[in-house]
Formats: sequence, structure tokens, C-alpha cells
Amino acid sequence: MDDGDEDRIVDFYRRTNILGESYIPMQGLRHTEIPTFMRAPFVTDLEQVDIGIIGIPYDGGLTFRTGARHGPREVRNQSSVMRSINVATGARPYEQARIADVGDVQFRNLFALEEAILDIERFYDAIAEAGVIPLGIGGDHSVTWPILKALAKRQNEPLALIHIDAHTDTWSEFTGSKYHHGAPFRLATEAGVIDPKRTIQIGIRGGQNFTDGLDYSRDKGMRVITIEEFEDLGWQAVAREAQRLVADRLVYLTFDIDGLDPAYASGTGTPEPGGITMREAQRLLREFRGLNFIGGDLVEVSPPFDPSGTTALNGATIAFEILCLLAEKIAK
Ligand SMILES: [Mn+2]
Repeated sequence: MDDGDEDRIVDFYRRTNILGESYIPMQGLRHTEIPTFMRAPFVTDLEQVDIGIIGIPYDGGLTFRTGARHGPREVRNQSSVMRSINVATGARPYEQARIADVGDVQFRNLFALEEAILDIERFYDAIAEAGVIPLGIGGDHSVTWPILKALAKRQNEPLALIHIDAHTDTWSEFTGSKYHHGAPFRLATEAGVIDPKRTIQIGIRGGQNFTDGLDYSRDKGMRVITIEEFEDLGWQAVAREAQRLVADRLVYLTFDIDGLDPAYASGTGTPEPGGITMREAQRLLREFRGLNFIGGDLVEVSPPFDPSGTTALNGATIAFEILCLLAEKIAK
């Protein structure tokens, strides 16, 4: 990156108030301004943007406790707590990339799940066409299927996947529909969008009446790391295994907040006690620096079940860690 790039990046963040005074909102007081994701500017001209943070306020794919449609708004609010530097890694994402809140996916028919999937795919088509790296904030986990579809169709080979979750989300039909929040990675595998042999699922422990999700993941060659194995191996060894599996392939990172223990994230659709701690999650994610990311998401924050706001705060913090990984890819 040369000096011209740095000037261009600073100019991108600069705003002018009604007095004609120039300021950078993210460097100001954190309780001020309209709460965009990470206090980044709201920009819809994708030509100006390197990384777009996208709200996906949809929860029509939930099988149990609804409410994740309110996730993006609360994550926006809690993300005001985020700083502009990552003290642990030294990453300074806003010096490395032009990061914007590019708004929410709009839904033409809230009550039609198949149409919602198309709306998300269309939004991500525009993101991918513009060469913007997406960081999506859900919404329930069903949103990741159309995201992967839109991103992968512009590539020559299926994507690698790092998936942190309590559930494999490779289940079959639920009440007669194959589209739901427990199925995105089965749909993506069937469509050749992800490479199951370069997919790692971390923190797995939940299942309702059947184990067909678990069985499917293992049959297809996904590396399933249950929470018991995660504890036995430790986050460092798990990170190394993920790095080995992904190697230099284009990789998507998807983080379901229910991968965390409900102590850190009770505000979610399908909480599963006995999960990953927040500190383990942060350390795990930081080990993924340098991987060839095509995008990422943070899903399943459900504000109606989150009266303390802790789930949204932890969600915003995870999203910030992912943002740092994506910004380092831009700067490379
Ligand atoms: Mn999930």
C-alpha cells in the first residue's frame, strides 16, 4: 500500500457536518452518530468500497425461537463499542481498507422464504460483481446458502468453508421444506458450491430428533469437530487443522452465535449449553490470519431473547474479528 492509497482511505471515512467541519465519525465519541455497523460510513456506491458490511434481517428459516430478523439492528447498536484497532493482533482495518455499512438486504415478500433466498442472492450478486468483500450480519443461518451460491458462481472451484456452530446445518427437510436454518451447508454441498472435503465444522453438539445432519457431514467428508473434541484438542490445534484443510483455497467463514455457550449468547434461536467460550472464539479466529477469504458472516443473534444485549455485543465482537481478517486480505 502506498501513500496515495492511505490518503484515499482517510478521505473515504471523512465526513462534513452542517457547520462545514470535517470529522471522521469512527474516531469520535462512541455513543454519537447514527449506529451503523462498526460506526463505518453508510455507502451504497460499491465502487468506493473494499469491504461491505451487510444487514440480512431475515428469520423465516428458523425452526424454533424466532427473532433473528432483529439481529442486524442490535448488532449495529452494540458494534459502537468496537474500536478501530485490534489490540491483540495489531490489525488496523480502517487503515487497510475502505469499509462501509452498505445497508440491508430488502425483502419483497417477507412471507415467502424461497423469494427471500433470491433477494439475498441478488444483493450478493451485486456485491460480488463490484469486487467487494462481504461481511454479512444475520438473520438466521438460512441466509448463508444464497450468499455462498452468489459468491461461488463466479469462481472456478467450490469454496472451502470454516463453520463455527453448535449444529452442522446439513440437515434434510424440516416440515417438508429443504430451505431452513438447519440446512444451508447441505444445500451448498449438493449444489457443488462448497467443497465438503475442505469444510471444517467446529463446536458441534446440538441435534433434535435425528442425527442425519451429523451423518451427512461425515459421509461427505467434512471435518466435524464436536465440542468434546474441541475441548480435548484445544483452540490452537483446531485452528491448525482448519488452516491445513483450507490451505490457499478461497474460503468463506461463517459464525453462528449459538456456537458460543449460552452464557455468552443466550439470545439465539436454538441455544445449546456446553459451548465455546468467547475468549476461545476470539483466539481461534485470530489464528485464521492470512487465509484467502472471500467473505464471512455472523448469524443467529436474536435480540428478543437477549434482554441484556450481551449476545449482540459478543456478536459484534466476533464480527469485528472477522472484519480484521478480511481487511488483512485486502491489504495483502
Ligand atoms: Mn447454524
